[in-house]
Order: sequence, then structure tokens, then C-alpha cells
Amino acid sequence: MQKKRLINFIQTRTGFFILLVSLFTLKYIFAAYHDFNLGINDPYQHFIMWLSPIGTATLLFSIGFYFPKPLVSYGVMLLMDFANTGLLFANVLYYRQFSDFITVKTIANAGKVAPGLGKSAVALLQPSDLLLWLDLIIILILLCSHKLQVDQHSYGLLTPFAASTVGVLILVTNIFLAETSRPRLLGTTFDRSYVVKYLGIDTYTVYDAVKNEQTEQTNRNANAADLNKVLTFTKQSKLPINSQYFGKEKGKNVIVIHLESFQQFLINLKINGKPVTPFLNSLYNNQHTISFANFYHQVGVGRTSDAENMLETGTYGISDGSLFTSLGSSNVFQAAPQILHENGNYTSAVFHGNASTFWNRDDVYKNMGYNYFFDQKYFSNAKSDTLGYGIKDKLMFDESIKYLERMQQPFYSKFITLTNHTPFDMDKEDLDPAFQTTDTSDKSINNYFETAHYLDQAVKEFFDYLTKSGLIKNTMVIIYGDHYGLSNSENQTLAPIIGESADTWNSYNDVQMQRVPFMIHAPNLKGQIKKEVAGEIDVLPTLLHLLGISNQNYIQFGSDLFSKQYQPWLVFRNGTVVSQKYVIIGGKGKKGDVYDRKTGKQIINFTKQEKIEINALAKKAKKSLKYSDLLNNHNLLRFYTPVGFKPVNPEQFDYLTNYQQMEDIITKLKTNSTALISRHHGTTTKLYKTDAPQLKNRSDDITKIPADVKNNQLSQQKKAKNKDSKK
Ligand code: GP9
Ligand code: MN
Repeated sequence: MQKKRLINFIQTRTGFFILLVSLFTLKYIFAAYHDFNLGINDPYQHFIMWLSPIGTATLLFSIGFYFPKPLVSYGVMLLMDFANTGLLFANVLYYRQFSDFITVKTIANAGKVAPGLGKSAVALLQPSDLLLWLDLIIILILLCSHKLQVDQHSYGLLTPFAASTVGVLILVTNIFLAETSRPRLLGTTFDRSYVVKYLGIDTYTVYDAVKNEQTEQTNRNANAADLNKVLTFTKQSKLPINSQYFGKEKGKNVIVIHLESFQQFLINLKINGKPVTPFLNSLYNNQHTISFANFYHQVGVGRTSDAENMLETGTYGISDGSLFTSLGSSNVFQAAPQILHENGNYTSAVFHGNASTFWNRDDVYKNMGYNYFFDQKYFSNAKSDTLGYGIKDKLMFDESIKYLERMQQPFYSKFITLTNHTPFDMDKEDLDPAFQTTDTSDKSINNYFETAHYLDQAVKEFFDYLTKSGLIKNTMVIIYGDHYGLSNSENQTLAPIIGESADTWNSYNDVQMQRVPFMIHAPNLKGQIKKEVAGEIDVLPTLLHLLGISNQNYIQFGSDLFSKQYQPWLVFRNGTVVSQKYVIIGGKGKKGDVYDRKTGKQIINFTKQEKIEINALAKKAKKSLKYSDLLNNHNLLRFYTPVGFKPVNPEQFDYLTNYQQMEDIITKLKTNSTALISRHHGTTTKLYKTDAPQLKNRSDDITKIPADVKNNQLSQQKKAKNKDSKK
């Protein structure tokens, strides 16, 4: 009886419509679990994902409902279903190949990708794909054979309208739930897969199209005249070189160690009588390290990606999101990897244990000219080896060696650490029993010292390897903290631990907490601790000059810190300005409050001279951000190619075959190969010593190349196993 009623219901137009929506939803949920790696890890997220296809499918299919003619109405509903299934199917195939979702830009550039994809498209098909089309095939057969009747009633406008309204309501609920689970999901997208996870493929596609159109619109409104304004402005920051430092590290390898969430106050800090970071302390004071005591991060909401952007390009992040995710796929970059490639034949690589899509790195790095990107896929994904965003730092460094030693020298390589990331969790086995952390009411603070201590040990192990392998002799190591780890709301609890008072804590102290380490270490450098204020924006010009590459023709907003004419000042992304003399609070703080930077005293009555200086600084800072935004938001570098620079062709990079590419080059170059493994006549991985407990009783050799890396089969299977590695 029940069955009969159901069949009768399906024979109505409303029933048919609900059938299509339900079947599509089921297919979508199947694909989401079977084909995508969305990192869904709590029941609430599962629920949101199930909901995500319903709103848009209801809305789309309801269009067919508005047509009065029964056949047309059914036809349009089916057409919408076909189109929506096609979009899902295309994403499934694309994801299998690229571990990413299709963007509007990808579609626009389909011509460039299609030839490669075409060949492999058939190979990408799996029997399960049939499930995505099966419902439509059966429905068509049933309709054609009249087993399923077309409802001949006329429905007017009310029912279709009700159907669309339900669709809109579900969609709004979906967006609301997504925002509660992941605040500012759409405001500051950091990963396409997050948008898909919470809002589904359809909403993601519309969102991406709108974003793309906004970018194009802005680009259309820009012209070369804007570029000249930027060029004129950045000329001011170009300072005469200091011959004592210019070219001092010419031809050397460069290793950048990106210390996640690492703040300067950790340096030389003791907790319960023990230093938190003994190794970094020793490096800070090392006779061959130039350290900066007053180096500030300048990131905005793009956090890590903003820090990376400043270091790679010498331009600021944007004011309203992450430049990497908003503009990184489309903008033209003149970034360190390509500059070094063109001026010194450097090979470049990034090592980072998170998924390649995070912060849109897979696109951005190609546009910057990075030869290789070793992401999550290249590292162990055993449960005990990963935490939070990805592989634990000690293992990341250890497992990187087999790749690093295969890079042709000189290389420019960046290691982005992860373990010291909020909420600073650690597995018990990784804790150092000899180090006792604080016991404050704030768990993050207590945890922070433990993860920082762990990171310190990881960096030490890596340095020991650099020394043993001899790499240190021809390498310049740059170490920096990307941004704060503890937020301003935690500073008062932290105050007594760092010898400050919670009662007198103010915005000046918050600004001082934004200091992060910046150290340059090389055997031929004379160590010193510099007191001048500086910021992340200054790293690239400084680095280029140390390598003997003039930054004269590049558009960069920072200055060479070693120039005798360096004027110490910097601006935060929120507008706060720091100079040698002043801290001028901007952004959300009490606007305009000015402090004496050295004493921390607020300046209330300004002398005439102070007023002039402060106004000039504020004006310069504002202009600096303004012109950087003009440059980046309008993609102005497409109008400008400096002498000696070759624009990057991102198409030449394929991060799925890094290992094979390096091997091929070594084979081709034979005795001319400059890779460490060639020079050393064998692997150096055995020189790496770590106390990581995960490796103690492991029978398989972690230094071995994983089979899928070796055979270039880095793909779905490995990713699928990796479900819990995302936040
Ligand atoms: C993610 C890692 C952390 O891959 O770089 O990013 P953050 O949250 O610090 O921006
Ligand atoms: Mn970070």
C-alpha cells in the first residue's frame, strides 16, 4: 500500500521533482565521501555536508517547475539535473588528477590544460562513476517506456514558487550553519576544499565565479599609468648598497626556516629554570648569526600566507583577506624563486606538511616560479606522525632530506614548520620530560611553550644535519617567525611570565608582542644583534643584496637592512606604525595613540618636531600600503617586466612528479650534477639523527623513498588515507 502511494506520488510533478533532488543529494554525498578528501571530522560537519547539495539542487531543479507545458517542465528539470551532475562529475575527475576543485579560471584556461587532461581523462574513470549517472539513465528509460508517467496537471506559479523558496531557505540555513562551524568562511577563504566541504560544489562554483568576476573587473579598471605611480613611490625605498654585505653570500644555497607562530619573546626565556628554546637562543647569539631584536611581523588575516607573500615578493598582503587565495591564482608575480633562477640559476622548493591546496599554495607557488613543492603527499601520513594540520616538525625535516639532497645546487628552499600552531597540542610521546611548562589558567599558553620547545629541538636536529653533511658551509640560513602565536587577549595572563605587569599592560605592549625572530646565519658572517626596527617586508631586498642581486628594478616596498642609509620604520597591515622612536597605534586600537618606543611611555604633549615626524611617518606608511594594494589588487605587474627578469611560465611545473624530475636531471647531468647526493656519492639521509619517538621501533626505513613518490603515483589513494590530517 505504502509502496503504491509512493509510486503514485512520484508520478506527480512534485513527486518527480523531489525524486530528482533526493537522488542528486545521495549521489553528491557518495562522491563527497568516495572521491573528495574534505577532512570532515565531526558529526556537525557531516551534517552540514549532507545539507550542502540540497538547497542549490532544489533551487535549480525548481526552474523546470515554472514551465506550464508538462513535457517542457520535465525536460528542463532533467536538463538541470544533467548539468548539475556534469559539474559534479567534472570535479570528481579533476580532483582525481589535481586534488583540487575546478575554478572558473581553470575553465577559462581549459585549452591549456585540456590536452594533458584529455589523454588521462579516460584513465581517470572509475566504475563507481557510473553511479553518478545511473539515476538519470534509469529515469530516462522509465519515462521513454511510459513506466513513469508525466504528470499532465497544470501547477500555476504558487507550487514552483514554494519549491524555489524552500531551496533558498535551505541554502541560507546551510550558509548560516557553515559560518557558525567555520567563521568568516567566505570572507577569508583559505582553502577551496573548505568552501566545498561546508557549502557544496554548486555554491562553491558560484562563489568562485563572483570572486573571479570581481578580480577581472578590478583588472579591467587598471592601466599602466597606475603602475608608474607605484614605480615612483617604491623608488624611495631603494637604498644604496653596502659593499661590506652586497654579494657576501653570492652563489650560496639559501634555506629559509619558517617558524610557525613563533614570537621573539620566547628567545632567551626560561620557564621553571629551563630555557624554552635553547638551540634558537644559541643561534641568536651565534658568532656567525646576524640577529634582529626588533623585527616585527606585518601579517593581516592571511597569516602564514601573508608572511610568505612579503618574504617572496617584497609587497604587503592585501587588506581584506589572503592575497594567496584571493589573487594568487591570477596575479603576475616577481618573486624570489624566479629572481634567483634568473640571477644565479637557483633551483627552488618548498617543504610543508599540509595539503597543497591550503592557502592556495599549489597555484601560487607555480606563479612564483617554484620548481618543486613537497606537500603532505610527500610525507608520512601515519596517525602517530601527524598532528593538526600535518606532519610533525621533527619528521618533516627528517623526511625532507631525501628530497633536498636531490636538488641541484645552488638551491633556494623553504621549510614551513607546523607543530607550533594554535591550539599548540602535542602528543604525550613528543613531550620532553626534562621540560616543565607553565601552569597558568590558559591552556594555550601552557601548550605554547611545549610546542615551541619541540620546534626548537626539530630545528636543532636539522642544523646538526646541515653541519654533518657539510651543507652549512655553502648555505645561508634565514630563520624567521611568521606571526604571533598567542593573541592579544592572552597577553595579560602571559605578562608575569615574561616579567611584565598585567595591570599596566596596554596597546603598546601588544604591539611589542608582535616581534618575531629574524636571523641570518652563514659561516662567513660576523655575528651581531641588531637593534634597529625592521619588518618582514624588508627581508627580500636584504636577501637579494646579500646574494649580490640588485633590487633596483624590482617593485618592492621594503629596504635593504644593511644599507647605511636604512631608515628604521615599518607599518603593520592594520595601520600601526613602528619607528625607532615611536609606536603609532592604528587600526582597532585607540586611533592615534602614540608611544615612545623605547620607554613605552605614552606621548601626550607633542613638541612641534614630534608632530612633524609622526605625521610624516603616518603619511609614508599609509601610502606604502595604498600603493602595494594598488599594485596587487589590479595585478599591475603584468604591465611591467624588469630588465633581467623573465616572466614565469607556471605551466612548466608539475608538483606531482617532483621526485622523478629531480632524478631525471641528475641522470642527465651525470658528473655535472651539483645535487648533494651526487657530490657526496650517495645518500646523506643516514647522517640525519632525530630523537622522534615515532621512529624508535619502526622497522621500515623512513629515509627510503615511498613507492608512490618513486613511481609518480601520488594520487587519490594516498590522499584518501589522509582524511584526518586537516583541521
Ligand atoms: C597551514 C599553515 C598554518 O598550512 O601554514 O597557517 P596559519 O593558520 O598560520 O595561517
Ligand atoms: Mn602561520
